[in-house]
Amino acid sequence: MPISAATASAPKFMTLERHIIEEERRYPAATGEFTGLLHDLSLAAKLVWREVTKAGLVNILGSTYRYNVSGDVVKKLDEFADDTIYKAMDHGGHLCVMASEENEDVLQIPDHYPKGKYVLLYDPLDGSSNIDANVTIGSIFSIYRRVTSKGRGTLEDCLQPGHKQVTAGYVIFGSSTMFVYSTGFGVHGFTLDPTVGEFLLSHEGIKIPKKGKIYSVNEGNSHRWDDRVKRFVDYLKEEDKATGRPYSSRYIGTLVADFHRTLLYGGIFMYPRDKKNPEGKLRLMYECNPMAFLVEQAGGSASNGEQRILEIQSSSLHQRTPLFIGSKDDVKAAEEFLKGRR
Ligand code: FDP
Repeated sequence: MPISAATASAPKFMTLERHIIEEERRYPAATGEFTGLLHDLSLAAKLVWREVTKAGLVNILGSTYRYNVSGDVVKKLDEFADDTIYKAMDHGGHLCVMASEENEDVLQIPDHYPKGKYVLLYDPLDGSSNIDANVTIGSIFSIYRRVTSKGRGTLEDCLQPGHKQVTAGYVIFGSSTMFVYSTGFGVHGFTLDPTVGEFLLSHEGIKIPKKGKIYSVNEGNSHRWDDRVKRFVDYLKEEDKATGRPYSSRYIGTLVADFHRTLLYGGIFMYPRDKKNPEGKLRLMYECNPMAFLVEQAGGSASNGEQRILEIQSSSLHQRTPLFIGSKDDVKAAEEFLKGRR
């Protein structure tokens, strides 16, 4: 039967699964292991999504009154997400080791499962202080190739500089749920269609504007900032039509959400060091590195104020760093202020 003109011109649905397979075709020597790994990750994302959307309905909300290694209060949903991601990823044979925000040490693959050539670092539920208020939260992931040769993965496999990432991404649980990722060939966003349970390509080849109009920072901390940071934020608030100032302010307090808006609209998100957090607050390995990889893939930049985030050599799993991330021109201006050149 001939295809009608209307059918021929109908939009093509690209599921995340199909996109992952097509991405792998870029590597002629690919074994399919990477496809399997991302497939497991998308399943983990759906399992976490299912629980996040039920959060107000079941008795899963609320703190367990324990603290995680970074000192934040651990919520029950954080634990659920942590366990779910670990269990979705531990038996596929793709990973040799994992590390998560919720655990002090690396997470080993159980002895009875095969070990693979990849390493996964993740923040299972970012923005946990926003959970009880039904504000956007997310999960962040970062994938490396192992550097040890075989057997169990080690800390050395995890502590690689961000430019060695082979994939990074996040899942954002907002007014809709999205899976945003990059394998080093641009940044692509998929929106979950809950009626079919599939992530569908909705944002292909995301590009961040070269310069934005929004700054995002917790200004409640400004009394603890260095003068250079204060001067940069004051500069953004000054009126000057020629340079598009003043900027607007937006701050959600969930890195995934503030980053996602910055990626789409442009501007700058910052979490500078301050007197209380001399190394900054955000974690390099599973918060800043994956976002830095994505922003660079989208044409933006990420810096700690002095250095490109992706070039920082980490010395510990839960290392913190100051973060200035977003549109290229805005991050460049931040660096100039921080280096005392303006
Ligand atoms: P949270 O503590 O709620 O988990 O690193 C975690 C994080 O949120 C980021 O998602 C967020 O950008 C930042 O901390 C918010 O910190 P402040 O509450 O200090 O602004």
